This record gives sequence, structure tokens and C-alpha cells, in this order.
Amino acid sequence: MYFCTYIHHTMSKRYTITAALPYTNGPLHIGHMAGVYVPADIYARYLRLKGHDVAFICGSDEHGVPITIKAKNEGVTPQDIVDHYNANIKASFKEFGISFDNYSRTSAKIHHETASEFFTTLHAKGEFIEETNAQLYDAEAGQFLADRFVVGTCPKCGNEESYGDQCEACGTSHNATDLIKPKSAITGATPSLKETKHWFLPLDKHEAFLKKWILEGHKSDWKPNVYGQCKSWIDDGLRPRAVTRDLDWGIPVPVEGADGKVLYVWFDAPIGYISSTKEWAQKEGKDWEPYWKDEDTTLVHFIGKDNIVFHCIIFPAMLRAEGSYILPTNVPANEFLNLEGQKLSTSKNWAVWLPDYLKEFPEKQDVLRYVLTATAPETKDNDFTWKDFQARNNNELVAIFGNFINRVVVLTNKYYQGIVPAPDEFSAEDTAALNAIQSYPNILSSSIERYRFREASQELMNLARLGNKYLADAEPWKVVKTDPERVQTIMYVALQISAALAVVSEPLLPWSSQKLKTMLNLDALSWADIESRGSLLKSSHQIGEAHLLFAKIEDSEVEFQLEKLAKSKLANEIANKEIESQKETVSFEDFSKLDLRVGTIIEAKKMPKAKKLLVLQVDTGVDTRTIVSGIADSFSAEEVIGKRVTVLINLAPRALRGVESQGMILMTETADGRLVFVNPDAAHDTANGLKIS
Ligand code: B3M
Ligand code: ZN
Repeated sequence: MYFCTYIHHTMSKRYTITAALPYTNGPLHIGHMAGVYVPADIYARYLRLKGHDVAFICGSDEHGVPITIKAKNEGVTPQDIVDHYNANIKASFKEFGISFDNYSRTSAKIHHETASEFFTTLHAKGEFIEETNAQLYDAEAGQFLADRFVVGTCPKCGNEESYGDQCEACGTSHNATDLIKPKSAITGATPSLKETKHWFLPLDKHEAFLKKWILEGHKSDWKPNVYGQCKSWIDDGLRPRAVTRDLDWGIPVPVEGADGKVLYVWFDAPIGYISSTKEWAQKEGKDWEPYWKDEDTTLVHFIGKDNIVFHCIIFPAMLRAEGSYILPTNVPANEFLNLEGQKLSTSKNWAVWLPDYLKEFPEKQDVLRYVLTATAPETKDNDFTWKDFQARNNNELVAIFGNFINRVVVLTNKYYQGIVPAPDEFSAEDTAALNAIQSYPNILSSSIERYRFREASQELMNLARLGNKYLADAEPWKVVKTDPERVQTIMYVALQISAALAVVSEPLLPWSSQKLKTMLNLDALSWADIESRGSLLKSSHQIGEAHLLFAKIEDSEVEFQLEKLAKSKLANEIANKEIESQKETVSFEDFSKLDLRVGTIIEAKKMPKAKKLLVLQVDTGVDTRTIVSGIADSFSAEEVIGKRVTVLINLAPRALRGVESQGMILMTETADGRLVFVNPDAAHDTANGLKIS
């Protein structure tokens, strides 16, 4: 038995780690990174360091309505859109250091084949219901309206902007015909109903299984936000879901009588994980099947919270219906990241785009990784602010981690020409520090294995903090004058802490870990080396020169970013400002009926009990008459006396609060919204148009 336990602890395990396939209709932003790719990458890197067999899988999600809509808007083909953004996204991932073993795309041949085959298998097994029924149809566009082609009120939460397949406000997934007051996103028309045939996956048939598997089996190990959403779904009762669509962009439905129909994007996209794994295995000369079919494989899906139902209910139902696949062990979905207190939004350009970040903060991938992890929206939505970004960089990465390393490397070079000294006797503080080093891998493992990356980032910083404090307390730069022997021991211990940091920081800060290893002239060490080895850097080992690991971020850099956001905000405000539409055309004859004169206000008083009205006596040149004007919000009676104004004198008289008004004063609005007279003597800068007051 002893033998078995031993094997169990040291044996390398197989992991298939997937990260949500990004829609290929825009660049990546910090929300994607914080929610999915940074945690997934930390997890994959950690498992590799532990010596496990890892397939870290992703790719571009190139089907679906958002891509078609974007192509339409830009007057290009969907293929143009996905080609452009696939290249853009792939390059960003690479430059940022997301260590996918394979990044594929769902337009790849291998994916079309895999998804078609999957559908055909389920079809042959009788796992679908084939049904012709009424679906939403936009006669003007000549198109059925599914998914993002239709917007309406969510039947569950009342959100008026729910999509046909999913409400982003409450996370529910529904059928387009469930929407209340649906409207076409293409033409704005209210859709009609038209009969069409589709293939449905009867989720109700899998309900009992899903209940047992999730509600009983994963109550304690799945995150409460994930478990809670699944429970609410299952408690509501599962219904058949159409997995085909009447569209021309996607994977053709591979059965008879399905002309003009494609697979629903959420049917084909998760299969993309499988095809990407196949593509990888082919390149590596491996067998893909154990990664998806061996019960000993741990399958983990990293996703954002809006993808929970697809990964926890629908895809598992598909996998089980197929019969030969394993199901996910965990689906650690994150909540959303906000930016400076507001929801991230592509259309409002309220985002920090990854390509911009990489350009504007060169070689600072780890800073963003660290900040996004330290503030990760793991249990609730969280906020990214540039001030916090700067503070975490300057006060943690630079002041603690970087400072400690810099002192150690500089002093080792200064005192010992970069050669690790031999220690003398260890003091209680030395022993405490050396013991702590050995305990850190376990502390970090425990956080990472429970998907608590935020906690892991703080524990990592704690190890750096420990090093920083150890050195500050030991003060080798002072002791060196009186007790150089003691300094050898101090530097030896400090170097061990540095080496431990180089290794355990790899999952979270891979770029800095590499720099640090180079500085310490350290070979790749595994996680276990730290736990088991007495010393990571042996005395007489030669280290390299000091280079700064992190650099301060200046106020001006933060201000630049905040200004960019302020510009987006302004642009949105302008775009959202409602412009009154033009009124009906007026003939010249009608216009020339207006008798406009220049007049002077000779008397003014407030209309009693009317907040907005002034009663004016106006000398029009032809007579002096009473005009009631609604300008008291902007002008006092006193200040208008003597003003020269433009008056419409042949307007039919009208009684206002019992006073007969015999004309109208023309007003206009300045660019900043102030009301001003149309004054014949003064030129006004930009005005929006005449106001009738
Ligand atoms: N493309 C949705 C998203 O980006 C979708 C994920 C697919 S994972 C199979 O939110
Ligand atoms: Zn809703």
C-alpha cells in the first residue's frame, strides 16, 4: 500500500485546460484577460511546473451572429473579419505570454470535420428532436432572426435588451420566440413568424443526470457563482434547445434536408476545444483521445460568467449524448471586470485594449498580469483603475519584489564578485526564513489548485515581503564593516529566497521569473525542488549582473490613460446627444408671411406665480406691445430691459395666464447650452437653431 500512495503523489497527471474561444470580431481587452486568460495561463503554467502532462487549448470562435453583423456594418465579408481579428488576437496572446499549447480557429478544416462528425453521431443515435415550427422572421431582411439578430425583453428578468439566445443581464439562455416584444436587430422591424425545420437537443432528457452530476456531485468543489447559476437553471426545468440556425455563416448542418442551415455557434464552438486538441496532437505526434476520453484526465474550462450555462449544461449534455467523452472536473468561471467604475464596453470604447497596452507599456506584461490577478473578479464583479495599477506596480512590484532582488544581486556582486558565499552558522531568523521558503510552494499550490489566483498573488508577494524584511532587519550593508563572516550567511539566505521567488513566480509573472533566473544564472527548477532541496543556489555558484525587474510607473503615464478614457466618454456623450429631427418643409411663401422686426425691450416684470414667464413691453418700431416670454429661467426682468431683440410681430395673439401675448421674441442656444437673444447687433458663436420663447 505504501508503494501505491507514493506513486499516487508523484505521478504526473493528464490535464486538458481550455480557455473560452474569443469571438473573432474585435481585439482583446483587459476584461477578457482578467476573466479567462490570465487565470487559465497561471493554472496551466503551474501544472507544467509540477511536472504534469498539460494540453492548454484555445482558438478563435469564428462563427456566430456578432461576426456577421460586424461584417455587414463594415461592408466586408465575415471571412475578412475573422481573418483580421484571428491574426490580431493570436498576436496579442503571444506577445502577452499566454502559453497555449495550441491556438486554432473554428473555420479550420479539422474543426468543420470534427463538429460535423459530432452532429452526425448524435443524429444517428437519435439524440435530436427534429421539428418544424414557427420562428421569428424579418421579411424586410429576408432572414430568420435568431441569437443577436433579435433583441427583446427577457422573459425572466425584464431586461429590455436581451438577445434571442441569451440575456446578458441575468445570464439566462432562452429561445428567440420566448422574447417579449422582439425587434429585428437588422431592420428594427417587429418580426413575423415563419415555419422552419430545426434540430433540437432535448436538454430535458438529460435533466436527471445533470441534477445528480452538478447539484449533488459538485456542490462543494465548484465555485458558488457557478453552482448557483446551474442550480437556478436546473430548478427552472430544462427544455429542448435548437442547435441549428437558418443562416449562411457557419458549419452546414450535415444531414439531408438541411439546406441553408448551419450549426448554432454554441453547438460548434465548444467542439472547437476538441478540434484544437486534435490539431495540437497531430503536430506533436500524440494521440488526442486520452485528453478527452480517459477518465483519469482532468478537464477544466476557464470562462467568463456569461458562458456558464453553455459549459456546465449544454456542452456536457452534448458530450454525454455522444457517449465517449469525459465531463469537466471544474468550470471556474469569473465574474466581470469593470473599468474606472463602469462596465467595459466595446461599442463605447470603454476598455483597455490589449494591443494598445502592449504598445504603450512595452515589456510590462507582468505588471498587467499581476494587477489583473490581484484584483481578479473571482467572486464578484471588480474594478480596474489606473491609479490602482500604478500603486500596485510602484508599491508592490517595484518597492517590495524588485527592491529585494536588486539589493541581493547588487550586494552579491559587490561583496563576492557574484559568487554565492558559504554560510556560517544559521541564526533563528535565518532558519525561520529558510523554513518559510520550503513552505511557500504548498501555500501557493493550495491557492492555485482551488482557483484562488488572487490569494496566490498575495502569497507570492508575501514571500518577496519576507525577503525584503529579512534583508532590512539583517542590514548586511552595516554588518559588513564589523562582521563580514556573518554577512556571508545573510547573503546566502537572501539568495535562497531570491531563487525560490524565481521559481514560484513563474506561473504568475513568467517574464520576470525568466529575467530573475537569468540574473541568478539559475537552471529551470521545478516546484518540487524548492520543497525538497536544502539549498537552491549552492555556495560558489556564480550569478549574473543586476538588472531592474520592475520600473516605476509615472503619474504622466496614468494621466495619459485617463485622458484617453475621458475622450471616449466625451465621444459617447456627443454620439448619444439626441438631435431633434427636422420638421416638415416650409414653402418660401409660408416663410415670407413671417413679419420679423428688430425691437427693444423697454419694460419687463415677472409674471406672478409663473416661474418661467416674463411680461415684456417691446417697442417694435410700429408700436409698443405686450409679449409674454418663457425666459425667466435664464434672465431676470432687470437684465433684459434695454435689450435689442428680434420679434415676430404677426403671430396670432395668445393668452398666457390671462395676459395677451402679441408676438414672439426669437432666441437661440449657444454651443454650451446657454439661451441667448437673436440680437441684431451682436454676432453669436455657434448656435444650434432658433428657439421660440
Ligand atoms: N465565443 C463567447 C464569448 O467570447 C464565446 C466563447 C466560446 S467558448 C466555446 O464570450
Ligand atoms: Zn434576463
